[in-house]
Amino acid sequence: MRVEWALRLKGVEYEYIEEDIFNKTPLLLELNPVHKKVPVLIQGEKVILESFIILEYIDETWKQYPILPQDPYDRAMARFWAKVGEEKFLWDTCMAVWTQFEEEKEGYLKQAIESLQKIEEVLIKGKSKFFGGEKIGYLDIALGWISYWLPVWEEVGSMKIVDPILFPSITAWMENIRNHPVIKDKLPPRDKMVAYFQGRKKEIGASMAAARKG
Ligand SMILES: N[C@@H](CCC(=O)N[C@@H](CS)C(=O)NCC(=O)O)C(=O)O
Repeated sequence: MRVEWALRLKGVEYEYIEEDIFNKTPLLLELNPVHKKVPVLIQGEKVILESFIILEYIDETWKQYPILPQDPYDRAMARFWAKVGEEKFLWDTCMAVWTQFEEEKEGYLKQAIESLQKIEEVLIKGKSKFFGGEKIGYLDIALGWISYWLPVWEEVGSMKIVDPILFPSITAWMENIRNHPVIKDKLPPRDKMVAYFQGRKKEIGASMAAARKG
């Protein structure tokens, strides 16, 4: 989704090829032999991997509608918070959904809420509609999952992270992201997502518990 959002923001034409991640095509395994994951951007002979790296490549290749900030310090900060979102906040959130142990879940939720408080502060300091200012930028794309995927995970995990009273700025931002013309009609159907993640929770939760028993 990140890659599609960026290409659409820049008005770059592309072809989308759906990949079944439970039955990967030989093409995916050939193009991304290291991680065997989507997204993969193919431009002529070039193959670009990893969503954040693809976003940077897109921004440097198609100059219209820049998504990374122009100022070097602002760029560094956007990359820093994207990494926090991915490596800390996303991780804690997923673990809270998956774990079958209530005490562990509480620990992950506490950490997730602490990270989100920091992310909320960034938004408050910026005093604008998006992390990227009045327009969607790199950090909005990187954290975009919070606007639509996270509420699904909250439902599947019977938990609440984005309390609108605690996180008024993030709550407003989520609405802005979901209603953005480039994003609005590129969101997967919610009911299918709930069913999919309920299945994943069962599988992953059980294998995590089994690994613990070892
Ligand atoms: N760090 C990678 C993560 C990509 C990723 O996890 N992709 C998932 C789908 S959203 C995938 O291909 N999963 C297949 C698998 O885990 O085998 C990125 O940002 O591009």
